[in-house]
Amino acid sequence: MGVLLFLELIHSKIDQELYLIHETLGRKSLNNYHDGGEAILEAFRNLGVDYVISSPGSEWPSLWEAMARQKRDGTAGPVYMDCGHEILAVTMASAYTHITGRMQAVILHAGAGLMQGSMAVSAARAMETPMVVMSGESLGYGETEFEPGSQWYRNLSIVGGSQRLLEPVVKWAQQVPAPETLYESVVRAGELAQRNPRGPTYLCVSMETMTHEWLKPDALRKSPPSPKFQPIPDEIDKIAALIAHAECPLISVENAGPDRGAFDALVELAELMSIPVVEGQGAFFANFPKSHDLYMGTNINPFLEETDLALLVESRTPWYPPSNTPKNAEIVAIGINPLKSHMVYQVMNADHYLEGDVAATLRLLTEALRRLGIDATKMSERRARWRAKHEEWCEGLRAAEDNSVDRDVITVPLLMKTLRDVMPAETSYVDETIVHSGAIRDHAMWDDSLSFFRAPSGLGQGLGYALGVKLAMPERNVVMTIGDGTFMYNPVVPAIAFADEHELPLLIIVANNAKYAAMQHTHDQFYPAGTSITTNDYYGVNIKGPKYEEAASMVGGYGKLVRNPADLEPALREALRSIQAGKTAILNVNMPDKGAPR
Ligand SMILES: Cc1ncc(C[n+]2csc(CCOP(=O)(O)OP(=O)(O)O)c2C)c(N)n1
Ligand SMILES: [Mg+2]
Repeated sequence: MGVLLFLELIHSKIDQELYLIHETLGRKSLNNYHDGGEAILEAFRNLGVDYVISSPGSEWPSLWEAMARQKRDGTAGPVYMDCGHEILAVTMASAYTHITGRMQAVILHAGAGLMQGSMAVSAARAMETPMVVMSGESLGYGETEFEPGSQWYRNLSIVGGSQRLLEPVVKWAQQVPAPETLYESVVRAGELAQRNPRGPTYLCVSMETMTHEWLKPDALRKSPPSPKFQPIPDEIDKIAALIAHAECPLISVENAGPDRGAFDALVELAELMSIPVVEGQGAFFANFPKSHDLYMGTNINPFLEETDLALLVESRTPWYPPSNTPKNAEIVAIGINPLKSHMVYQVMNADHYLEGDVAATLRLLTEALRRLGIDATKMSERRARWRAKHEEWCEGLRAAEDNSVDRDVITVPLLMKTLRDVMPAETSYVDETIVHSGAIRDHAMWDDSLSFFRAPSGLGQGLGYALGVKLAMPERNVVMTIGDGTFMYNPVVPAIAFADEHELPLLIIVANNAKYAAMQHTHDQFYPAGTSITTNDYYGVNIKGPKYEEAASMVGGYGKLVRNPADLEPALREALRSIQAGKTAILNVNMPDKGAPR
């Protein structure tokens, strides 16, 4: 007994000594002793990340510790934000990056978070958005000294590793095997994401690695910005000569915005050579000022026959069907990465490629054309012709808007005209409607590159994307137009809760036609004399729908059902007051008009 007591005392003494030694070591190297969470945060800092946007999971305490230390010590570094849905986290990061040009970090939970966020990650890839996405895993499942929590054993393992889940939708997916390689792996994932073709990269890190000691090297470099590149002078001169000699050049642009440099450079080139500009029907961004007399709308078909030179500027899908190419034209694809490896099929039929930074390439072309000399008379005649065509296009829109005023239903032209009357000029629109989308794109007026956004398919990304736009430009009003069906596909509650918590109010307009009209349209197109159309018995079409507007009351915002055209303007004014007071507003607008799907 006495011996046991003695041994216990000795053990306790040793424990105390060890504790003291550890403490001393800890104190001695306080600036140098951290774990993997610090390595990840330090990598984010050195990558210039502004926001770590999280849909949290139990693998992240080491990063949270590092965030708490960052705050306690007043260290400069990214702001951390939680949100309640992976799609929100990814789309917010995506929108923020499109506007600021700066890559962000998204941290998700294990395999479940990846699966939930993967639609938005895939869209980020389609939009060529650099982004670092991370999630965690357990290696020991409770069999080692490290206790991850039994949920990792029961529910959270992914056979073959979590990276398998995202591999098809990211440009690079990897597991980080060791604490020693963690920091550089995160930096590398960030640098890879920003290289051409830009896109999301993914890292899976075990909690064992994240909680393991990480010795911060004394000097860590800041990651340099991804270099820009541009075509060589010979290539520029060749294309400039083609433009100079073309009788009927045409520009088709899809995604030059929201980069202001590219937007302005495109205007300059188009003006110099009086080239009409057609925007792609699936453009993600605003690419050209719509009041400009060279803006021709989104229908390229009337131009295909006559054009002898088509300049495709960041244009992925300039015509449809894909082989409906201009038959008498030379085709030049201009862009940072014109051939999209994430697309299964893409017919550019390009005779020439000018690959590199769009703004730089367009400016080089403009300079080369100036050197070649401009035939001012020819250019002003050409401009006059296109001005008349632009006026025709404007007239069509005006007529639709004028007609909309006397109708007893709310249509897109009325909605967009009223929005224009009510909203301040500095307003950005994010669209996630379906059958109304073509008309919304036509009637939304913009003259700057930050006015219009539309993420690619799948439904459910609009609210997150709109929050990201607001996060990047809090001074702007952000209006989200969204279908009734699509509203239900969005993580509405976490989105408006996030908007409220972070004072990023949105003005949400639900274009309510009480159906998935796109489905009906397709059904009718396939079976124009079918049983559904003749008996009015549709499947996959009708939506009863809740009182969408009442969701605003969850955060004390303004919500209103708008049935009649006369009520639209007052409701919009009230909604504007609501967002100006920091509160999200939702208008549930009856729009039975089927619209014209594109
Ligand atoms: C995640 C996801 N699920 C399903 C679809 C298929 N889909 C495309 S349009 C649409 C209907 C959307 O309804 P709504 O927003 O009311 O627009 P409307 O068709 O009435 O214009 C659906 C279900 C999709 N694009 N994405
Ligand atoms: Mg609908």
